[in-house]
Amino acid sequence: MGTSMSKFPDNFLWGGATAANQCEGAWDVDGKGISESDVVTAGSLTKIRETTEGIEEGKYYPSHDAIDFYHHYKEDIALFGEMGFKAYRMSISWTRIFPTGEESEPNEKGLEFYDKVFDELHKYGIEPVVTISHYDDPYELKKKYGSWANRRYVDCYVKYAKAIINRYHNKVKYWLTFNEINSLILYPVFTGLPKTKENYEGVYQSAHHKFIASAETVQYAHEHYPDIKVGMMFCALTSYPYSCNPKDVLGNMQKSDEGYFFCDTMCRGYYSNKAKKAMEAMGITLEIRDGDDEILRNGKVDFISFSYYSTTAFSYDMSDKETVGGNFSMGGKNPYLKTSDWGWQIDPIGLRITLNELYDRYQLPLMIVENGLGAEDKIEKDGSIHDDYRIEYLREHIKAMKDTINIDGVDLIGYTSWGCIDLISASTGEMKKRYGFIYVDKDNEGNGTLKRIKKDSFYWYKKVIESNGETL
Ligand code: BGP
Repeated sequence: MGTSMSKFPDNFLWGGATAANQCEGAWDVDGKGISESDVVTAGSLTKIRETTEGIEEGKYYPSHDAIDFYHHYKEDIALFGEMGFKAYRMSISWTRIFPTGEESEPNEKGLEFYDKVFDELHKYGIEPVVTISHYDDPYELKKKYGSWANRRYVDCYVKYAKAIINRYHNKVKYWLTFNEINSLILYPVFTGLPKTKENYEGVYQSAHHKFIASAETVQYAHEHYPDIKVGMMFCALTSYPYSCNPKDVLGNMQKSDEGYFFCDTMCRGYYSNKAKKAMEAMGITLEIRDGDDEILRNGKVDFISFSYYSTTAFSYDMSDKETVGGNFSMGGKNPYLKTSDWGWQIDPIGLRITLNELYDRYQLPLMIVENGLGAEDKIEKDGSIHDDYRIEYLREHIKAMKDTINIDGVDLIGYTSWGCIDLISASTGEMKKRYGFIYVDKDNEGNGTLKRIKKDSFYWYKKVIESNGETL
């Protein structure tokens, strides 16, 4: 419970979040191997990003240079420090450490880079929150083994996770095993693919392997470094029944269960009856090895972290309903909500609902590790950037968090807003879809000076942190 009616906990982890493939650049520097994200071209809201076979001459791959955090980390972290960040969520690029995923020894140059980043963060009293895999698995593994449905991935991941935990256990206390682990299932669910073995077998087998990889990592960390906390990371796609028609309510519950399947397994350490029945109905028999059940039981996560951007509504009959998307979700448009320029519905109360649902289900500490507004920014003649729309979005979500802590008693331990510095958009590959408090001078085609400029939201967020959420 919060200590007083209007306060965030004293040690609340205020900060921002990024991912290696969207900000680091330096894609082939110091021995780094090719990541899956390095073969994805730029797109837009109307043009889907293309995934190529290897790197093709003449194509533009935004991850290759991104905002060059690799060479600007000191300057960027100094700005995070100036805002007063208590935490910085970032990811380690797997292919900096194991370029193809299959080496037996880690790449020292890659390890050194993150040592420098963590040291710099600690200089400003910023706690790193590290995602082990954030959409950039080694491309070589994909070429050779296809997907996580192949068990080989588990061994490679666990070797990598152990290497970085061994190296950084003194510098990193909070670890997240996979970014948005439920993204695995979102494509078939939201494109409405029939529930057949053919469509879902690979998804469930991959999920099983990721659960095992995560649980082995948790167990290893707990056994060797008791101070470390390992969390899961989940893409919260809260959805409301479109109406009070029981068919909408039941259908919406079933849709939500697809996502909760991941939390259920990782927080409870076993498959729910519901999940087993769903697989059985499709005729899916998972390849489960002897000992896997025990690994799951012994590798339950310590906390839940999640991304939250928007909500949708579900109707059993969508034929006459307008639909909207947003961060993997697809569903009915909610007439009570506004949408962002990229069509994502804005719903601060939905954040409170989501936090309550998660806390009631699992009774574990929660951390919001992504939230924010992707919007185009304009630089004024005097160099200032008035992003009041972003401030408004964040303010309303922070107010909802405050109510969740103080009125509902939810154990929320941190908030790292997404893209605290402008970076490459994951869904579209654009630069102009900006989330940051810090502007980066770069355009969709890769041109720009990379100069960093503070937006109005920079000064606003600094005050929010300084006042521990009192000055909004
Ligand atoms: C999440 C990803 C992030 C991030 C965010 C915003 O799905 O974990 O990597 O990019 O969404 O999405 P976008 O960049 O598409 O606006």
